Amino acid sequence: MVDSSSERRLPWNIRRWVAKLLAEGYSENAVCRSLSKAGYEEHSGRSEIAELAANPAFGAAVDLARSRDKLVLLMDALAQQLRQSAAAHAVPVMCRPDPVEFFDRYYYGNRPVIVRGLMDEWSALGKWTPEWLKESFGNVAVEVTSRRDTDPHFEEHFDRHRTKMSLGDFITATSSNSGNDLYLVSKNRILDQPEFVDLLDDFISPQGFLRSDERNAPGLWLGPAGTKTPLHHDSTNIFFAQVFGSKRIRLIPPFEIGNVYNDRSCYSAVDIDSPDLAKFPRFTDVSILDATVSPGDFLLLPVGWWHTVESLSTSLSLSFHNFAVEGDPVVWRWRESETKRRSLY
Ligand SMILES: O=C(O)CCC(=O)C(=O)O
Repeated sequence: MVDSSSERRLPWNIRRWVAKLLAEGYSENAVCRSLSKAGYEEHSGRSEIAELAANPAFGAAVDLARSRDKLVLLMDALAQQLRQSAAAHAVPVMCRPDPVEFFDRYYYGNRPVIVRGLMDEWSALGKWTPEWLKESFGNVAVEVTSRRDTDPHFEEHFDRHRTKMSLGDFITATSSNSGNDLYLVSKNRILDQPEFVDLLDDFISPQGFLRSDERNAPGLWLGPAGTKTPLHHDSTNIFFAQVFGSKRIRLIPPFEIGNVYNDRSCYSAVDIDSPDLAKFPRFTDVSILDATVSPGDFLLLPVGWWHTVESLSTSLSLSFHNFAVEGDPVVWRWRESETKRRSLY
């Protein structure tokens, strides 16, 4: 026989939902109305709420929600302010800027910018075509990502999509098929392979922008038209160099974080190109800045900015992190704060 008091008790996930709504400031009546709509008895909701009110853990949750609210409202105010600006839709372009201006205005200002004229001495520009790579390194085995079309969360499931093939086979396959299924991405780390060491001589760190004393190989992205990196943020600043072909990059400021439905890790649940606004109404007014990068362009992807990248043609890009700043380039350690408990002692 089932105990009648446990029969009346709301399921655990619903109790958690009730606690969350109340901590977020919804009224007791509003919560009870939602419970009734979801098919639960009002008196079960009322007794759950009475129990919560006497629980010190719930009091702590209310305090935490209040301080989080203050941050969220600041983010919202900044988001609204940018929406009022003419700079809300486009990424500015600079030609051979003074590094001081680049850092002061954009890097430290946390604003994206396209910078031209920094690859003038790169032999990679013009030389690194898919045909040349195939001719020079066709027999070298590389890791790529494959079967991406079978998995909506292919980025998070990177390990499941790692595949070895020769660079020649990869280039043959991607020359005849456009789309997102097969893509050699930064995490495949091909420039760390000794076979590609000579490629490191085909580009140089632009003086004053990137550290030249380090030979940390940048990430390399090589794929056909139609590759799509979904909406995500990174935890560092990135200097993204377009070497071959072109890409469309759509950016959303970091202070829109409450409106992009960051449901997991660094990813958004929203398809930026065809957002389901009934499901994601807060996405309606977000500022989206559009940019197209072509060979010779660097794009500063500032830390925390949401972005999505689509190849408009066969494309090859490099991503650098080694900015020429005093001290270590900043890292947004959100992963650590998720997994590590801060010690009180
Ligand atoms: O080029 C791409 O497909 C993605 C680049 C990107 O999102 C990044 O470097 O963070």
